[in-house]
Amino acid sequence: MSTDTKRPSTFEISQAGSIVPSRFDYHVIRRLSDMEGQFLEQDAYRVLLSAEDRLVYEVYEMQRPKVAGELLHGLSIVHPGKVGNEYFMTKGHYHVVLDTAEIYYCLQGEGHMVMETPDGDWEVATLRRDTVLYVPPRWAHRSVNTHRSEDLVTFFAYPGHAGHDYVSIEKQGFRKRVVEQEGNPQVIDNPRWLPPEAR
Ligand code: PAN
Ligand code: ZN
Repeated sequence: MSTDTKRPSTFEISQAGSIVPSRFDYHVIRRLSDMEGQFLEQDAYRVLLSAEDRLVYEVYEMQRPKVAGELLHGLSIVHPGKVGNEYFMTKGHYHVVLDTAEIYYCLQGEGHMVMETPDGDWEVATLRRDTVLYVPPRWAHRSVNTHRSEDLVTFFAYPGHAGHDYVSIEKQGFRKRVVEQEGNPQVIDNPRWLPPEAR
């Protein structure tokens, strides 16, 4: 049955066990092998990948026209895990249309949203169940799961015409990284990050 995108729509989010929406149009799966070059400790990445191509995160999204005025929305689920000391995370991106915001609502788990602007400003927000995070226009964003065993589950909504720019982040990562130190999450400087004028 195809969705009539001109009609209002609903879906339910079951909180029992692993969270899966009752209805979705797209299911994106990102495994370790899709994250080549994203983690700091490349040797640890290769060792982990050779053992098993683990699931890092998944996105369930509703189909909406990709135009201004629409809201693309769905669930993002980052699974627990680490590559060396660095927690599992999403690739992260800028919106192609920089002046588009996004809203996240954390349904389950614990984590951080690492954010930065093209001008070098940065911020890291803590996410836990019932946290609402507003990502303003111009801020790149990456979710990081800092929990030992639980999924980090967020609901998101962003403008239909926003688009995703992964390339700027892929080259050097974000200005900050989230790693485990003495059993706790720590935000550290990314040694691979270069200021805009040095790129
Ligand atoms: C989210 C993200 C989702 C997956 O829907 O797309 O969390 O992260 P990556 O897109 O960085 O792989 C969003 O921010 N959309 O704009
Ligand atoms: Zn986004």
